[in-house]
Amino acid sequence: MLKRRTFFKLGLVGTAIGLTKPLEAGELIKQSFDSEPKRSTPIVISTWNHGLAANAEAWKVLENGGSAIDAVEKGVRVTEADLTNRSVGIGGMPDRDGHVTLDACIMDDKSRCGSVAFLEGIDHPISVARAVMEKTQHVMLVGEGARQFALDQGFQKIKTPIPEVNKQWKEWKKEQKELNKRPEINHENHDTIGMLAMDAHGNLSGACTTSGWAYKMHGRVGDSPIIGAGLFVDNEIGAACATGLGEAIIRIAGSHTVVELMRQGYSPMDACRLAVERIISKHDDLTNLQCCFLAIDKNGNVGAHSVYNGFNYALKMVSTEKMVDSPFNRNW
Ligand code: SD4
Repeated sequence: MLKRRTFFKLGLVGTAIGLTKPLEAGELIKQSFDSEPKRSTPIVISTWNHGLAANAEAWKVLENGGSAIDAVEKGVRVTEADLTNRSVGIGGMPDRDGHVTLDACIMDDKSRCGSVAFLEGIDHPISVARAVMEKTQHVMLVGEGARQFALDQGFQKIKTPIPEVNKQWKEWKKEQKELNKRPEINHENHDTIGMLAMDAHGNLSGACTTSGWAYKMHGRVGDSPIIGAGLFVDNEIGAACATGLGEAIIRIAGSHTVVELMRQGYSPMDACRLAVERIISKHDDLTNLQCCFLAIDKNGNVGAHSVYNGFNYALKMVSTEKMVDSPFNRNW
């Protein structure tokens, strides 16, 4: 059912274009978006505190008139290269068997997309994902196939886990054994970077990259490399990305859901909130179930929402560079 606000908006559009007979709702919604002026001021947003440095790099592309797809790739590469970051790229935490397996995806304004998952020992998974998008007929490559493709494309090998992380993993393993515990996923390390950008032409793109949950089962893949779950871009409507418990985000096709809610007329913030509420409604037990969405619409409005407090995102525009706390449903 159309919301009151949408009717109002549609009414204005109808008047502006001098309609003599009512159009179908779908037609009107499309016209209402088509009639919006294209934003010409670039903007970039990304998840968590590491988003500030990533945004700064993306901004160099955007302020020089570069494309949103170049901006998001360059931006998240900063986080992937950060040796102190324990949940993205080279410094990421391993799975329970000691393997750092990386997931990433990228999507542009033409709905082209590329993804890699369960990729081990290769630098910059986001760029491998872009190469999948641009140089293959496929969308997603995983595991050894993704690794072989990356090597064929000239990507660098990396040795993971890095020594500090390896030490941490060994201690964790010993502790699990001593306590005779089943390995548990560590919910404290969850700082995937998802980035969304709009360039000076009003085009949108997004990128998402992670080492996933620390101490996950070997072979586990989360939402971050899955188009529609960890990231989704529709240049006519907006873009969204996710961070948090990938399994819950996949269950509702989270980022796609947020974009579709924006298509129905919801603001980015309301769309993120409704997606979070959908996740909440599908789980009896919300213990440790943090999920967060970040979104931008075609006019450059941004919004976010998370299940629990604590999620924040970095925002960069011409005159603004700051962290923003996300609204949330529950306190920890
Ligand atoms: C995953 N969504 O692998 C990722 C982890 C994450 O913030 O985003 N943590 O499930």
